[in-house]
Amino acid sequence: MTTQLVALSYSPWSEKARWALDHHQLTYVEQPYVPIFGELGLRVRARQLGGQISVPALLDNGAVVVGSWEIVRHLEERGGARSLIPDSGAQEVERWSELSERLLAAGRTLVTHRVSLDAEAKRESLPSQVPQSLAGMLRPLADIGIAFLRRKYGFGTAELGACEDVLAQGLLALRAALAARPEATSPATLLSRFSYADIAMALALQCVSPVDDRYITLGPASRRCWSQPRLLEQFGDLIEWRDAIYATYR
Ligand SMILES: N[C@@H](CCC(=O)N[C@@H](CS)C(=O)NCC(=O)O)C(=O)O
Repeated sequence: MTTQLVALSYSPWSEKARWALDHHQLTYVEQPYVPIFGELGLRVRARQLGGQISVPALLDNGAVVVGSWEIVRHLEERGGARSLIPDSGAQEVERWSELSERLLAAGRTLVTHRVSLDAEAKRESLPSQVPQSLAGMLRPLADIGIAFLRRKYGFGTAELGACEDVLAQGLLALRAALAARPEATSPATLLSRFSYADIAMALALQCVSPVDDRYITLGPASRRCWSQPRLLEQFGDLIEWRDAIYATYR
């Protein structure tokens, strides 16, 4: 049976799994996920009726693997290309993956807030199946989606400043780690060679300044909402690093 990746096209979490699949040169079909409407079907396929469930999810030869880190680990066992989690640095890679998750959780709060204030971004966030002619009329659906995400992932608007701080602290740690690399590889990598640590942190930067459209396509208003101007000003060097990692390894 063909391997399927259930994914949200614009989501950094989904892109982590997609990148790992491509790195291992595995053949798969991407199944677009529609939040809210797609959840019941995903639960049935994953045989998980309770608790939180999200994408990416990988349907692979009878196995259902939910979560970007879990998918990357699953692919290590069946992948053909060079490992993304080298034995010698497995704990370090996991730490970077966890940091990426914390930064993306903070980023989700900031991006959702910006979308909630931007009528055009709300229109862009409607499922692609919604015809353009109805998009204006159905924009309230976007507000329902925003309320759903806030409830599901437990965030509001009170902690916006704290979320920027979480991102800034994490990015300072990334900058320090890259600067401390002894080898002069270009671009620098977090371990002695390219690994999932680089993918995870490259994607954490998606909520500071999104990567080029050829990698993750975003409408102009959504792109605006995924950008955090203050952080971008402070961490432009890391965006350059991320772009170089993409250009070299994606
Ligand atoms: N820890 C999970 C987080 C995944 C996640 O947050 N997914 C979100 C963004 S793509 C999602 O599924 N949103 C739609 C929904 O929850 O319905 C992972 O790494 O895969």
